[in-house]
Amino acid sequence: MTSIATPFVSSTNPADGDGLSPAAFREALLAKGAYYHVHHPYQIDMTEGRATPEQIRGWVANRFYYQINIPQKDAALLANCPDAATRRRWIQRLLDHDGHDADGGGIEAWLTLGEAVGLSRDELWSQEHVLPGVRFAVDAYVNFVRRADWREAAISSLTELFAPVAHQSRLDTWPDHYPWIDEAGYGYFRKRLKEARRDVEHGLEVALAVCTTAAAQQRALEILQFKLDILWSMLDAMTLAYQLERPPYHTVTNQRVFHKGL
Ligand code: AHQ
Repeated sequence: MTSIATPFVSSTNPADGDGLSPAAFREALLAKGAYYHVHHPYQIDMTEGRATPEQIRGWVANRFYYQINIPQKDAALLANCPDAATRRRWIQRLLDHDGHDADGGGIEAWLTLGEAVGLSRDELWSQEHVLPGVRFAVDAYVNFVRRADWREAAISSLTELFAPVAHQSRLDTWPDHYPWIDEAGYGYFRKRLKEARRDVEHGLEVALAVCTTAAAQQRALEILQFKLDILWSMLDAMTLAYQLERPPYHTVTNQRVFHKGL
């Protein structure tokens, strides 16, 4: 069995030297929070009440594509992970989204959010609102996890270190700003507050155990920045389409042009 203590970046370069202490490396990971998408103008507009119903619906419909890909991303990590104890813990993420026993799951909760903002379940599943930039960013995440060492894939989920703040900010601000949204839609954000905190504990354990050299720690920070870029660029695509009114092919047609994925 591969031990997670084996650094995925073995360095024989003397210039590498020892890495940061676990506490200092943890701080370095947390410092990446400065680039989290809560700081994106689209996200700020939503929490400060400036989003139109169409911009909220656009966000919900595009984030649905991210949500339905998370279980497949986690299944890809499981497929690459030889360690049964890790798999037993990690599989909970997949169940949290797909549902199990009495828990309808995160995808079901997101469909409820869709209905709460005026999007039907069929409309979300149709992917007719999914913007090319969102699709490419999400697919880049899933494809990275499919081909990466499972420990690097685990590190890429650590953007969730910063997610509870995002979920709480929506719960704190949307009800007052958007009274037209049915409160039943907020169940997803509440659900993730607890689940995200549990998930990042495991992700951090992996990162701190495996990244013991300067090279491995630098690689981990690069991976985290890659995932931060994914989240940021999703909102960039939504900005173009729903704030700047430049949806895909807008100079060619006023119809929505989309495909359902290959
Ligand atoms: O709802 C989110 C979620 O289930 C996940 C899984 C996790 C991962 O494995 O990469 N990341 C993630 C995120 C969720 N919500 C996003 C948000 O802002 O609502 C944040 C996102 C993340 O921080 O990566």
